[in-house]
Amino acid sequence: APETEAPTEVPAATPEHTRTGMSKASLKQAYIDNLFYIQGRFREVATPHDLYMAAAFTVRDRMLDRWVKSAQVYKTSHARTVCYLSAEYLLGPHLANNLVNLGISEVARRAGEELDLDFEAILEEEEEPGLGNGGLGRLAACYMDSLATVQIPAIGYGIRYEFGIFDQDIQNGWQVERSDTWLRNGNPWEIPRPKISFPVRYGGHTEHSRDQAGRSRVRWVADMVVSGVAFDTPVLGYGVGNVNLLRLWKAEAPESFDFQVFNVGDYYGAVHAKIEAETISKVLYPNDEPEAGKELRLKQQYFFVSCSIQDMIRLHLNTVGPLETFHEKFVAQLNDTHPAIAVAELMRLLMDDHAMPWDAAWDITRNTFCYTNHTLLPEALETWSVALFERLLPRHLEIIYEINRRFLDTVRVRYLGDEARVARMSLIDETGGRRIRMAHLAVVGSRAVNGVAALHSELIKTTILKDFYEMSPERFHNVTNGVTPRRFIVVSNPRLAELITEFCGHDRWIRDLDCLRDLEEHAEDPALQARWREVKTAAKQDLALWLSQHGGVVLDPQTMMFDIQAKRMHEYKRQHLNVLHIIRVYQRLKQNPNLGMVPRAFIFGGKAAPGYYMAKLMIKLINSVAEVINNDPQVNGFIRVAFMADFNVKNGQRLYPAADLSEQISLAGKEASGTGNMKFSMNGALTVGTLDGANIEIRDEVGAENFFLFGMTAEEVRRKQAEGYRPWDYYHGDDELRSDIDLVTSGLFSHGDTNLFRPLADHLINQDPFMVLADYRAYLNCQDRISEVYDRPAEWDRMSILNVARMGKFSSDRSIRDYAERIWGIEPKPIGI
Ligand code: Z57
Repeated sequence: APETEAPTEVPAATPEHTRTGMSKASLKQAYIDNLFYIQGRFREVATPHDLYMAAAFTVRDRMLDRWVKSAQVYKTSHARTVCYLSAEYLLGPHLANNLVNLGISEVARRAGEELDLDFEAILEEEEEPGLGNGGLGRLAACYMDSLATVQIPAIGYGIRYEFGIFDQDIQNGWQVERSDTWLRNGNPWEIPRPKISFPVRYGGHTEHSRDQAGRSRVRWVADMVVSGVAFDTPVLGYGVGNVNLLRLWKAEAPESFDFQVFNVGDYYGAVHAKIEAETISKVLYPNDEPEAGKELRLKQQYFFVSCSIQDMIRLHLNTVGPLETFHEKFVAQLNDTHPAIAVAELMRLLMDDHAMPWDAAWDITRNTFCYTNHTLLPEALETWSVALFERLLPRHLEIIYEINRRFLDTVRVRYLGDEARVARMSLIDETGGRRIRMAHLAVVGSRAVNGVAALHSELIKTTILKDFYEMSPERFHNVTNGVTPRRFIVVSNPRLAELITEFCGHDRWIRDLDCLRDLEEHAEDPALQARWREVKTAAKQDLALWLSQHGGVVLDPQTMMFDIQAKRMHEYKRQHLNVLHIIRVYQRLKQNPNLGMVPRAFIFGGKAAPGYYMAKLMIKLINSVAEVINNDPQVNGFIRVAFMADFNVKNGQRLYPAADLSEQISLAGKEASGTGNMKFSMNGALTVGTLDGANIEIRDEVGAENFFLFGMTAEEVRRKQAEGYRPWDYYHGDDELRSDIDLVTSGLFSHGDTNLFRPLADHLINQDPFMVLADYRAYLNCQDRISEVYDRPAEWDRMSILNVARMGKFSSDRSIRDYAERIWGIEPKPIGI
């Protein structure tokens, strides 16, 4: 296996080697070499893409010797390793991030200048790998960055989707999806490993027998096999020699795929089977929260899990030896239930392929896995029909039944006669059609379970996993999410990074975000405040320019507060509450054109799942309100509305630095954590938010006086729901609310069509599952307070500085250290440069 080979000796000659040298001269030489020998171009005929590829290879070369060295140290020291199993990695562009982590951004920029290259244009050229939907996938990417930075040996396992999250266009105000062809021009960051490949089987039946020693053995005779091929991407830590491995699997027809064996004489059938195999890693399912429940999705999950577990077993046999110590070498973190089938797969491999008895196999399995839950929304909890499972994974169904039988026996012994509890805890939901509860499989098969923010981890214990918590409370943990300050400050907001560096020590804070505290004592210093404001205004100018060139909205960065909500479109996130506020301000301005208000730019970004009708209608509503407001000269000096199309990592990096106000307005108890909230706050935005997810902890850290809180608590929400919530009463009890909702259906925003937004308004008035109407008044009052404070710049700037100064906790480095110490029991394995 390549990652276990010795590093190639690099001759230490002068001038510096073109593949490793970090000086300006060697970077220039390397760039020209790569352009010539990899792209086959000279400067005069090179396309922008050639120029980008040459830069990418120049940077990649400089990561490779650290990578090989890391692999060697990890191997020879038998380092305990975490395997992060995730169906999604929302990586974002690599080039700028790798330059930062290598510590050569500046020298590379100067080298580029001397070669007369447009550095920014080269960065723009990169097609980002969007192999995830939203928070969950981006968290996996932040964790890969932090694992390397805090020097924990790690492998990220996932799927190399040929098409990632769709590109979003806005046409006539509606979302239109375009397929994401990110691999079209090649991917310089991945290294294919055709020899690291595993068979993955589906369907067929099982045969039970006994071996010579009388032990029962099972043979699974499948009727379909595909081959998973590894594609490796190096993940470099910041300022360290550690480079970890992101290994993504691509599905192919097996090489031995044999027309004779599978399809006698059936040429077209054979070609069809090949296409079928390759379909498995073709496309990412574009749903963020609710599960689609499609057969291909289950095939994808099992595909990458099976490849990954087989790979871990191979690595263990190659390095340590007997599988009895598998759980001492590896810990596997399940990123939500998407990889939960791993519990049954490891059992199957240990028992059926390696002849291990049940109890020994179960002991290893239980000590290998840990499970992170990311949602409380019942509709997002994954279940699979037993019938589908039986058809696709008959052996795994048997194993799950046996896990369940043994587990429920322990429940019965513990809670004599409580059959209702047994039914609730079963891995099989017997109400309606029989379904497998993946969260229960994940909990029963894991050593530790965690939520992603303090509130969320508490709510898990009293709601969806209550019975499991009561039975084994010691297995429940909290690890509050974090985000990487490398990408979300250093790469995306270089001006702010430079200013922070003056106060927090050169690069010290980038490794240890708690050092931002050094800003605190200067929060009231007018000199710092002035520079702080300059940095923010410059970022707003950048964004305003970009938006004017992409979509045509003109915003004034000097006078306007930039009020931004950027996240997946979902009713629980309540983008429509934000819209109701905009409509209220619009109506006020129309009634009183001389209203001396703080000008605001309301900016949105976010994709809707293609099948989520209400979310798509919210996008249409935002764009329709934007059209009216932006074209109304009576108000458009005071308010403007912009919808940034195609919110992804790259576009997010344009938004976070430019925000004055961050909208985190989900109904309390619905947003497990949120991570955008952290990215905004780290860039000096103040938050208007509910007591939900990590908002609570952000407020605790930055101080209640530096956070704009509104709305019901999760407990109040629960009580109101129990009493029977009647949105109708709010609609009729509040004239302004009624007039705002009525304006939505008046036809004003829909060229006279009074039906277009009717479903949205009716749903609010009659159901309102996320209690928009109940929080409306509190939200408006809070927004008025916000405008008042924004009018007092010294106060606002002070709050903004304190927000940044107190964000240390929300570095994903802290999250990863929490996992390493409290859950995984893994020590850093430092590798120097
Ligand atoms: C997803 O992005 C999240 C949860 C899910 O169950 C699925 Br499926 C996708 C998000 C949560 O909604 C966020 O609150 C959280 O911050 C993020 O996962 C990372 O934990």
